[in-house]
Amino acid sequence: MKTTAIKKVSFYFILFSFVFLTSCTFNTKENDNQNKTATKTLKYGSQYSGKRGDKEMQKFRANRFGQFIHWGLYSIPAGEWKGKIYSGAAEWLPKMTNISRSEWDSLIYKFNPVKFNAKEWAAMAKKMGVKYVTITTKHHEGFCLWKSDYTDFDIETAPYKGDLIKEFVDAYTAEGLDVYFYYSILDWHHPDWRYDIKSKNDSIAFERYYQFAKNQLLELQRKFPEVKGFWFDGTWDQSWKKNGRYSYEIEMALKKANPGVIVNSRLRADDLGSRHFDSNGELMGDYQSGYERFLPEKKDTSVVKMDWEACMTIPVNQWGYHKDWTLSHVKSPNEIIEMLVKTVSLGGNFLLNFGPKSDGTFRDEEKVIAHEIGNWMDKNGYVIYNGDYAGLKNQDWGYYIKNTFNNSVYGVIVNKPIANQMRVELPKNKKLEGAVLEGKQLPIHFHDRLGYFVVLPEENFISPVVIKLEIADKKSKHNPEHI
Ligand code: JFZ
Repeated sequence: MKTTAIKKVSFYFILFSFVFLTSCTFNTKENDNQNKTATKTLKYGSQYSGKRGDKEMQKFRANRFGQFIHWGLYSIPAGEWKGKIYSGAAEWLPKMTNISRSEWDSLIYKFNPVKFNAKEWAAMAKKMGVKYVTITTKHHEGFCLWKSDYTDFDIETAPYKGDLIKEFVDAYTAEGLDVYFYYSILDWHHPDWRYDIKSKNDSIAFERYYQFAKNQLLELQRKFPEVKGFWFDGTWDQSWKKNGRYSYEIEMALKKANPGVIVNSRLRADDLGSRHFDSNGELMGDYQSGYERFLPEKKDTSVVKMDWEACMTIPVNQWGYHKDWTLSHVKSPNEIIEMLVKTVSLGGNFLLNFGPKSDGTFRDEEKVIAHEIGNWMDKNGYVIYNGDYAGLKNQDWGYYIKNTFNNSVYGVIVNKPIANQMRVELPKNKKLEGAVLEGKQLPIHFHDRLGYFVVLPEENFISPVVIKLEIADKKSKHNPEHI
């Protein structure tokens, strides 16, 4: 009996020790790994941690809603080549067909946007309610929309007589909108561009390309001192990824010329080829720009720790002008407004794309969308600008947004409950003192287990509706629990 008991005890002891030790080993391993990753010495990694606090970055953050513009030679074929329509992104047409480089490049002689009126563009953007704009100065095709001293493949070679980017910058700046430049590192035109570095010659050529890009970027900054930042793209190839030095030096050079300049994470790769985030998990550049045509999940609050911006197309995947928008779903103004609201509720910026036609005008669908979003923004824009994550428990009716300027909290209803009640759950030390729709207090019911229910008007909502929530600390006199 005794020996069996001892055997039993020792069996459990050994089993326990085994489980304990293995778990310790795993833990230690995990910790080791964490420590290792946390201490990787990187020359070209992140430059700081957390969010930038300077006034330029605060402005970027407060802006929240921007217009993206993709304009280039691709607006001429507009998705059609030799009688065939290609459903892919219009600016990628040369890669979807067997067009030779010289054939594509000769489109430059047809680029003549005689109807381009920068002031009208800026007025449309202003009316839509954006606070900033990001325009392609050079997309993957390599065509430069400004007069560049470093290439002839620019607007000066085209029949267009104006100074396009200058007219653009002046008009948007005059409307009080911040201007950002998109710049593609990937360049299908430049002879020194390399996808990978496989030989000494590749490396010499690519070094030349890198100098060319850096010169152009400093030129853009010099010629357009109003520019607030750069939106880099085309940085996914081995040539760029394998050489963290390039993206690091470009960020440094731009910041040396203008310390407040804002650079997106898509520019960057570190010493080990890690993109956006360095090998220690720290964000590179000033904001995360990986949300391209999708948004974080509603519950994914990991994004609120950083600055980030999502960019969005109106059709499924068209950035440049494509003549046929019947080929994919086209988002409605309400779908776009909902995305904008969701983005702001998670502390991000929303960049909505427009692809102007080669004559310099916008397609009617885009004009209508801009107009309708503008009508919503006229009335509700105050919830977007300076909007941020509110930290309240998610509800099915929509999104909470906290205004960082006046500390108000708003609920934006995008799915109106059939029962016409808007549930609000607050932390234990808070109470809901009022819920205001267009200046009118709505009735509030309190349920000790479920929280507050704001009674919504019976009528249908035809676009997202903003309700101001008056939240106070529990100790305040007025007690809404008896309403
Ligand atoms: C790029 C470009 O190729 C495209 O033409 C457009 O300019 C867009 C804004 O950026 O496309 C991307 C970039 C990144 C991803 C996908 C497409 N990505 O990170 O998944």
